[in-house]
Amino acid sequence: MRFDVITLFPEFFNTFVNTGVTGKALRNGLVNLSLWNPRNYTKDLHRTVDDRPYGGGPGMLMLVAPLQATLQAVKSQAPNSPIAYLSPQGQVFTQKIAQNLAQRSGTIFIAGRYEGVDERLLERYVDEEWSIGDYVLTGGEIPALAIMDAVIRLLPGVLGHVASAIEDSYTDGLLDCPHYTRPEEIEGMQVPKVLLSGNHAAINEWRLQQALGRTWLRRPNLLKQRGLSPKEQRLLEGFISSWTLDK
Ligand code: 9D3
Repeated sequence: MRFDVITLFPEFFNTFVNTGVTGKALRNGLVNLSLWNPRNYTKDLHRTVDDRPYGGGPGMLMLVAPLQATLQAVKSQAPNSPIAYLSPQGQVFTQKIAQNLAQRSGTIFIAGRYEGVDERLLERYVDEEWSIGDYVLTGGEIPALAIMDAVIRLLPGVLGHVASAIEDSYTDGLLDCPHYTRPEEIEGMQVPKVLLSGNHAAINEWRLQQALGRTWLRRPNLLKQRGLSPKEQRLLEGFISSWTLDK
């Protein structure tokens, strides 16, 4: 898989390239990341990348010509990669979209800065537009990192254990269950007994029940989107009964 990111701030990506699971995937060649700075595709003395909006108002826009020249260079190296613009106006990025991107041979991201880019560049060149949620950032670099991170961890051979990926599929669309490590007691708080029992069927059932219960408490809309099997329904009812008694 290859990623190409068009950005005025390529340094943003240094930590990602060098650290942890993403760093390793890049070092192993499972993923290739090329960074393209439109400033290197300017033709004027001052290497101008921004200009004022027609109609006036605050802020600047990214100039079209440097972006066009950059895109031409990127497309010559990644002719089959769809072009994704990162913007607050995009469709909200989800795990399902991460799974789709993970099936591709590559994606080209345009990380905007300032107030964004000229609409005609979007019309002519951009295939899709993604947001990472309803809050205001200063540009598309962090969204590009978030999306690449979500996609790279789905690629075969990237996560240490195949189990991590399988595990995810059982609990797809649910919040995670609580986790515990040593010691067994902290300031009077005990690890739930079932986790010390060695009974793996009981442990898996407890974890699924906790995941269902926490999703019901904290993110009920996720449950509505997902639906429940009869077993999950029964486990959730059990959670709700004991939660109701606790209140
Ligand atoms: C006048 C309104 N503008 C500033 C408050 C709109 C605006 C322009 C550019 C708001 C944010 C940005 C920069 N953001 C992104 O490039 C971005 C983004 C985001 O801010 N939130 C969530 N997802 C994304 S993807 C790209």
